[in-house]
Amino acid sequence: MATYLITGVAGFIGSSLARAVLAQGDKVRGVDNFATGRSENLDEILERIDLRTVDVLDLDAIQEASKGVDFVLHQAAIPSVPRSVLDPVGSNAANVDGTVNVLVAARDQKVRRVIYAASSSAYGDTPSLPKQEDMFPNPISPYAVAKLAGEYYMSSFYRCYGLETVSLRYFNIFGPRQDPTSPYSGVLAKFISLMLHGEQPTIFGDGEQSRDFTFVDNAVSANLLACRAPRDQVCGRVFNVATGRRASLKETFAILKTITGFQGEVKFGPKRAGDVTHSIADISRSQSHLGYKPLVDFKEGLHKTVDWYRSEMRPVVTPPSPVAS
Ligand code: UD2
Repeated sequence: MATYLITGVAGFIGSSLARAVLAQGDKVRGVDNFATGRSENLDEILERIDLRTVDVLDLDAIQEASKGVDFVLHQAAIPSVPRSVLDPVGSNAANVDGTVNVLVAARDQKVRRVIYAASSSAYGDTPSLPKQEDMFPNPISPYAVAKLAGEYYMSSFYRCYGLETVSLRYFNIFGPRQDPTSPYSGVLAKFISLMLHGEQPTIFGDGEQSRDFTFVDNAVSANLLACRAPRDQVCGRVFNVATGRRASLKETFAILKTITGFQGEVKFGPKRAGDVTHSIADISRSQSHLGYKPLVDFKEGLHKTVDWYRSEMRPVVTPPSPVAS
């Protein structure tokens, strides 16, 4: 039985990873500072995991949490491009300093392998599509720079200390439990939640921008594969985690109208600073080296996600107590 340390375990990706690790019969230790993570995301598995309220910026606590750990799945981060544009110092601290701390602790505690949640934002507005790992990175926002710096730290720890590391460039991961309530929430969580409540969403820009939206189960499977893939094929390297298809925001809104039954129209607002225009991955390296394949496509993922948000909205109805006759 292996022990997995999941940083950011109370986030929607971290909590999905925790469920998958438990399901394969392994042990989960999780850390979260609960800045954006929510303990409700762990509700029914809380008893089965070793959960610690720890910030990745606290090196001593991360050292302690890394003791006896086989694999680290490093998800803790402050996401969001616009948030980093407003607060580059905070983005850098959590995403870069936090990652260095996780790596130092993993090195010192002799962890077998560290898997890192890197970001497709590292590519920026590359002129050619799809985006391949060998392309020269061109990060636009502070968030993208910080996530890319994390990748470089990952490969440097492999090269300098022999710590096994794998970076997974996530392409717009979405799914159940993604928080829709923050102004920095991912677009699908926001749109689905608004549309289910009959409220009008806003597209920033002309809506022609496109994303390789990737259902969370695909990211979970990539992490588990990355832990076991042969060292010489994956360590110190970067892999796209995506579906290899894309949809524009206008197309996405139209699909969501059908799934949610929303009757209204979308509003348009100004394009966001730091926004990438088009994003679609080449997943051939992940397929050949990790054995990755997308398990759930975009539309199926949207259906599953909408179903989940719907089930969260439904009030709990207590059955009436039987009337004595
Ligand atoms: C970036 C990364 C993604 C992940 C994420 C973490 C890219 C291509 N992707 O996602 O992999 O690391 O950061 O935060 O860099 N939008 C609207 N209306 C809204 C909200 C968003 O139109 O209410 C637009 C937004 O301007 C963008 C698209 O929707 O064009 C996606 O935005 P997002 O915040 O969901 O994710 P994105 O692409 O910045």
